[in-house]
Amino acid sequence: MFLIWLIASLILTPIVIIVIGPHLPPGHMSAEASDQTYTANTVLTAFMTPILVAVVVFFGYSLIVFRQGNTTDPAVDALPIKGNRAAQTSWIVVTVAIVLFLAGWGTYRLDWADRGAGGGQGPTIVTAMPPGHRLVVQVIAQQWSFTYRFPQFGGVETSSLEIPLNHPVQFDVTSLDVIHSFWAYELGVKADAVPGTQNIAVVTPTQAGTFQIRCAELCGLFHGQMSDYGHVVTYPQFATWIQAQQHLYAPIQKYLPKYTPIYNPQPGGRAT
Ligand SMILES: [Cu+2]
Repeated sequence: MFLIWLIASLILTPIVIIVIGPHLPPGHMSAEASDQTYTANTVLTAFMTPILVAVVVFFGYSLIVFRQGNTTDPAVDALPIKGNRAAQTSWIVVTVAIVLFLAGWGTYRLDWADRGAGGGQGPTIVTAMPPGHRLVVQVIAQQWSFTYRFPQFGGVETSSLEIPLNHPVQFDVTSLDVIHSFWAYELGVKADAVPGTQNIAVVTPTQAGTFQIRCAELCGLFHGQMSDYGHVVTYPQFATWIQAQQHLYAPIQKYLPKYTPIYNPQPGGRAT
């Protein structure tokens, strides 16, 4: 059993890393998403492979070798195994080693090799993105839609989202009512939208195209409808789009509250 497991693991683990790894979610639409695909999900799946192989080999081996065969006798259990020192020790040592290594790996990736999008845990984030010029997009969640406010473009608020390719983007995520979660799946971003709180996530899109936006926190009756598509476009296309949005929403701009990092929810309106 051990030999079958060892050989199967040695063959399958590299296949999983090389063949399946690049296709794992969230994909490659941003630098941060690629990093999650390779250094988190591929590593975890690679570790999982020998464990899965062990379960399958044990199951298959038992099915074939311990088969009772054609008999009319009632099935008889084998003697229970008790106090197998080697099995107990190796189980504890191997599982503890795997868990501790992955905890260490996760901490290292987060704190020293920090390439995360920032999980939206607050206004200060862990990221390797240089502090230079970022496009700030305020994501405002409410039951049951997201709107987007651009403080660098006169505070215009849009109902759709376009962001420029190869340009650092900073999502400032907040909510007007209950807790939502801004999940831009292919960008590798998921940040909680909490009223009275500014949660930041950053991303550099590396591929043009469409990405999904979903609310990832049960937020009421139409939570399931709280989804949308965003677009990564070239910078000139973005410039044209944002200009058109400013023009489109100019008549209602005066009714919007002043741009602030958070808005205090008020019944019947959005007071700052
Ligand atoms: Cu929601």
